[in-house]
Amino acid sequence: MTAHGVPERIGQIRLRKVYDSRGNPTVEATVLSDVDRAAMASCPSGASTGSHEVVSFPDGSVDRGIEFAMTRVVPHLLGRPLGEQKPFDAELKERDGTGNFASLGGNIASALSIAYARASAAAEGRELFDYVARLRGRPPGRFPAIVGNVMNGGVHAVGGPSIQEFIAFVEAPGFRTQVEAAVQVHREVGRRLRERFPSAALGRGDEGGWVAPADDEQALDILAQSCQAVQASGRFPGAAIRPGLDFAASELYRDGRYHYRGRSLTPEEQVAFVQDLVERFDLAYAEDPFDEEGFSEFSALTGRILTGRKVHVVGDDLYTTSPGRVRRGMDGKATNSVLLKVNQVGTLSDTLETVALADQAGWSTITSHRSGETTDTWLSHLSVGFGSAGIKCGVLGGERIAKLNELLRIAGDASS
Ligand code: 2PG
Ligand code: MG
Repeated sequence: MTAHGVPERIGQIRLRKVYDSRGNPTVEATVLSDVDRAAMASCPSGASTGSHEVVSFPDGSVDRGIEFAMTRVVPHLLGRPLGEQKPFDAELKERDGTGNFASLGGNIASALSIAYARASAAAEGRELFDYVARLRGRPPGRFPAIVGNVMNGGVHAVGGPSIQEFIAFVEAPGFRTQVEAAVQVHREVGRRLRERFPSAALGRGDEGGWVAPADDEQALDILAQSCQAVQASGRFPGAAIRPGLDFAASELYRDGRYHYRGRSLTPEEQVAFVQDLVERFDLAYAEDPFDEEGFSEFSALTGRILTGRKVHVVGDDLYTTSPGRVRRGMDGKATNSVLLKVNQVGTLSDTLETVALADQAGWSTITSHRSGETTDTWLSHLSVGFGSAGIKCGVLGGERIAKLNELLRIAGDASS
């Protein structure tokens, strides 16, 4: 509101080409209100993208997307009141006109949608997490667990395991304890890798996790032992630290088989393999263990492992945050959890529709970064506003730890 009780309006919109953590061009949007309050948001981008995601940039060109936005979209946004998220997002879709943001670019739509949300929250004197929680219609949830990637493989690393992400799933009373425990698992994994591969050059992958010449089971073994060791150290009272995986299995699936280094599995064998890993390593988290069209394999796995076991079976490429695909998953009880990435659908409102479906089904949500990130921290606010069970944002690397530091701030954690 302005001082006169009139809603603030959009005065100006700027779009700038900036670069993500991989050095790829992306976009930063600035929404200036008519009282000159500025709100910005930049958009990350993925490498293991699902084929049902909206188009990131028209013909892959950030410049073309910005030009389309400035000439065909922004003129219709100027003067709109702040605080009306749904109509704003609907206008983005209408002006794009393609149904999958092929003209505007889903990354530009996402940056605009979130910058508008930030401007609206600021105009109402609220934090972004609180604004998002109101859109969801529930008070901000408890703080999310850290779904922290500590070893990288697949398309996020060169020379690592076939599985894309080896994850520490960390729950503890107090967000600071979670951060410290997640960092400790990252360190412990590094220590064990140096011990196990003394003459190998260890590096870090796209999401800040270690990269080592380990095969999948060796890597999982080291992860599980590291989680146990940190848990058993007694340094993090009340913490539950368990291993998890993002298989990103669409990247492994070709010609009807899942291809790992040195062997390949049929879809039935893959179900048995994943079930075995979940049970043997007590996984807390299993994301995309099957191809993005493998709804029936997802249902088979979920049916088999969920009895009496606390594990998030998560759809990422499977759902691409899209309400239609999540509905299909719900019909077949394909998973019990949905990954949320705003730029897979292009707007905050569409993401909130998916959150509402998950809420209805009693499924958890996990709010997620992309492998190419910026140092922006809106993700942290969304994870709280969405009431997500976890925030998947990596652990180390400036663009990853920025999200965790923002959550400490949101938590109002004042300890030294
Ligand atoms: C994933 C993500 C993030 P990308 O598969 O879950 O970890 O990777 O952004 O490359 O799709
Ligand atoms: Mg994934």
